[in-house]
Amino acid sequence: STAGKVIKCKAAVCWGPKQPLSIEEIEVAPPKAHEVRIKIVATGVCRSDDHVLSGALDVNFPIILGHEAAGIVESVGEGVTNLKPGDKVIPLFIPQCGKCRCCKNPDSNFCVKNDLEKFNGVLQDNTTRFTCKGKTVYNFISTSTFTEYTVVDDIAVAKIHPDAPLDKVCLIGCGFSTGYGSAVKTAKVKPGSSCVVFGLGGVGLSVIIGCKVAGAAKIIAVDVNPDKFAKAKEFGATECINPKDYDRPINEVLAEMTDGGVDYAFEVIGNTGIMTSALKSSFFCGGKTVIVGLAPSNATMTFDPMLMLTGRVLTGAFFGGFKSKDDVPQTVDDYVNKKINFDGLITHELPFEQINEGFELLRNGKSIRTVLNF
Ligand code: CND
Ligand code: ZN
Ligand code: ZN
Repeated sequence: STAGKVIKCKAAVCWGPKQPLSIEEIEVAPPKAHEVRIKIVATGVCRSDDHVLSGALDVNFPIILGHEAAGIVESVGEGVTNLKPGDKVIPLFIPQCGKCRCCKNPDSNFCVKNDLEKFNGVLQDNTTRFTCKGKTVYNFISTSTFTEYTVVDDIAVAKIHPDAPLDKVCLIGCGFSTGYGSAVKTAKVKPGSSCVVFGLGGVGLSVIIGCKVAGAAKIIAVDVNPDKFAKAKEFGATECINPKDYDRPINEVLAEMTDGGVDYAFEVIGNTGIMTSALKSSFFCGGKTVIVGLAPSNATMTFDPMLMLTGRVLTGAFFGGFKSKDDVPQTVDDYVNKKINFDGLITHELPFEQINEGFELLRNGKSIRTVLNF
């Protein structure tokens, strides 16, 4: 057994922005108290990882990215009682400590133990278990899944159904849950309502799945890449529009299509200008806008506050408002029991070593989700 020993394995190390990931041999130290070492089996490529590669998000380097994965427990540290080697798990990019003010609030899914606000890149004890070429390698948002083995805090991992296909349910670790939850939990889309979704990547298409399940009557899909429209319709979009086809603001077009504005608008790109467009496209009495996209570090959104005085609601969430440790196992059960399906989001599967190709497919708009298999 490898328990208690340092594991040497392959990882995609990010030495800095604007350069390819480098497949390196790294050392992964054993888990300390309340930590879990996981053998990653499958991981998806999400735009948030690419935001680090493009330089849009400020993190500490070198770092091991990846936050949408599924794997198997290799060993556990002292004090971990609810997990054992061999358990199937999904790492959680928002932990759920269960004890903090956010965790105790039934309406919040955030946790003060998160690493999403500052990207410190360390575990709860302020260190990491990764080294490469003698250097400390940082963690990414409590997970770091672009590696054969990772170590996470036990508050940042959920045990899942033993029959779950890991090369599919890895998407429950981010893309599917984030989009679907944004519609059903954060916005609480009502039957018969109208929705607009800006950005039709893996997350945006999952918002559409959620809007459809919630019974929305109108689901308008917006993207500058019309290649995304076929999938959007497959998942439930009733109309697809490309802002480039119009010479006036897209919110005006949407207002005409929806008797004055949509009931729910979702920004799933990470563009602060589009966030304002989403807000403007929501109905002036009670229309709700949900920010899902991750804007660049230090970006700001500006808008006329009069937009709010008429009763619009602006909100946002990480991970679709899902309480991670509670909702991930339930969502996996729903997948195993065929109550939900999102297989159509996976357009490409590649061996882990071809990770840079996975990012190229995302950047040139050819993929929805690429799943990397180890
Ligand atoms: P992906 O890049 O696959 O999709 C974005 C889509 O937006 C693409 O289809 C683009 O063509 C489209 N697009 C880009 N610019 C415009 C524009 N100006 N107008 C219209 N469409 C445009 O990304 P993804 O689906 O993986 O992720 C989407 C965002 O969600 C991204 O910012 C990511 O960082 C963020 C996110 C948030 C969370 C969360 O917890 N809130 C979790 N994961 C990812
Ligand atoms: Zn907490
Ligand atoms: Zn993500």
